[in-house]
Amino acid sequence: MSAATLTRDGPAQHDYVIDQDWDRYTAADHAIWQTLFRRQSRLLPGRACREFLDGINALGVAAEGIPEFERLSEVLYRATGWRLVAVPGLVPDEVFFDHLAERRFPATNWIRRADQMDYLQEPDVFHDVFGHVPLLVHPVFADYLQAYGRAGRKAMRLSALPYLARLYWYTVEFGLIRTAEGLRIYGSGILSSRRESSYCLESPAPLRLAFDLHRITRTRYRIDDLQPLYFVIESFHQLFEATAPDFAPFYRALRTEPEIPPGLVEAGDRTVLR
Ligand code: HBI
Ligand code: FE
Repeated sequence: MSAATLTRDGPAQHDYVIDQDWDRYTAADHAIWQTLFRRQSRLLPGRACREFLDGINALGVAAEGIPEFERLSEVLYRATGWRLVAVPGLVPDEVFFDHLAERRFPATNWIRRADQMDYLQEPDVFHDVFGHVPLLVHPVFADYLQAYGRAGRKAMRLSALPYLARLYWYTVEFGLIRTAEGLRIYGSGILSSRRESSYCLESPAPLRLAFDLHRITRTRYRIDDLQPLYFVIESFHQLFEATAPDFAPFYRALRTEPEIPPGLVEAGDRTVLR
C-alpha cells in the first residue's frame, strides 16, 4: 500500500467510507497511474466495448494522474445517479452490496507499487476507477450493478453468495460482449490488465462461451492467473434481463448440482467464435 492509505479517524466506520485524501498522493503515485493509463489507452481502442470508451471520454478520467473522486462523482451522478465513495480496500460483502444497492461505487483509494504494475489480486484505485467507473455512465449497466447489489443482500440471507459471486466475476470483472465489429471487452479485471486485454480476445487458449446464467453460477473461477474461460453477452440489455428474475428457486436447484472447474468444457456448451 502506498502512503496515501489512511483511514479518516482510525477505526473503520460502519460503511467503511473514508476520505480519498487526494492531497496525500505523491508524485510517484500519480506517475504509476499515468503509466497504467497510457498503457491501457494504447491497447483498448478496438478491444474495449464502445460503451466503456464513451464512459472514459464522458468522465474525462485524467491521464495526468489519479483523479479526484468528488469530480468524477459529479459527472457520474448527472449521467446515471451513481457516486463514488473512497474505501480502504476490500470491504465486507454486506457493506459492498449495500453501497451498490444505493448506487455508490466503493473505490479503493490507494494505488499499487511500481513492482506490481502487471498483476495484483486486490483492487486498487486504478482497477476500481479506470476499470469499473466508466461503464457506470451507461444507463443499463448502471442499473445492472445496482440490481446486483440488491441480489447480493438477498443471496447472503439465503446462504447462496458463492453462486452469485460467480455472476459478478464472469460479467462485471471478466465479461466479453459481442458487437458487429467482433468481440469486445467490458469486464474491469480485463480492462485494467495489460496482458489480459489482448489475451482474452486474441489467444487461442481460453474458452469463450455464450452467456449462460446457469452455467456461470455452477462454474468456479480462479483469481491468480489469466482466465481460462470467458462468457460473452450479446448486449447489456440481455445481461440485465437474464438476471432480473428471483434467484431463490434457482439457488435451491443449484445446491444439488455439481460445480464445474474453471476451463472445463461441458456437454451443451455454446462456444463463441472470435
Ligand atoms: N470490496 N472494495 C471492494 N471491492 C469489491 O469488488 C468487493 C468488495 N467486497 C466484497 C466483494 N467484492 C465480493 O462480495 C463480490 O465480488 C461478490
Ligand atoms: Fe473489480
